[in-house]
Amino acid sequence: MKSIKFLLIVTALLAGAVHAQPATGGAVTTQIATSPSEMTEAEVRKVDRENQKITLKHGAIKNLEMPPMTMVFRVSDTAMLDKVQAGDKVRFTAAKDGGKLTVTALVPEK
Ligand SMILES: [Cu+2]
Repeated sequence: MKSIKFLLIVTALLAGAVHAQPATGGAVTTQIATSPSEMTEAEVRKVDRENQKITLKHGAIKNLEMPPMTMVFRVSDTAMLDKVQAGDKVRFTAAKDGGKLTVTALVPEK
């Protein structure tokens, strides 16, 4: 089941649907899943740089089969947190990384 979804992501990647965001550090590989159609809308509730965490009031997350809720995520790259603050509307992707829910891409809504 998960592998099929991964295959879809890879297919989207091969189709050129991925935003090539020049990012610092190791964020490049984790942003492979950043197909716009897979992104989830959310509102930032809290930014916790010290602990590399963000609280999001998010819509349904398809790839995690998660209903809308407010919850805390890890972020794969602390630099993501520099772009947002509490109250901001964002779109994001998340994945389970070592059992922890981790934001792999975060885009502020303009
Ligand atoms: Cu959730």
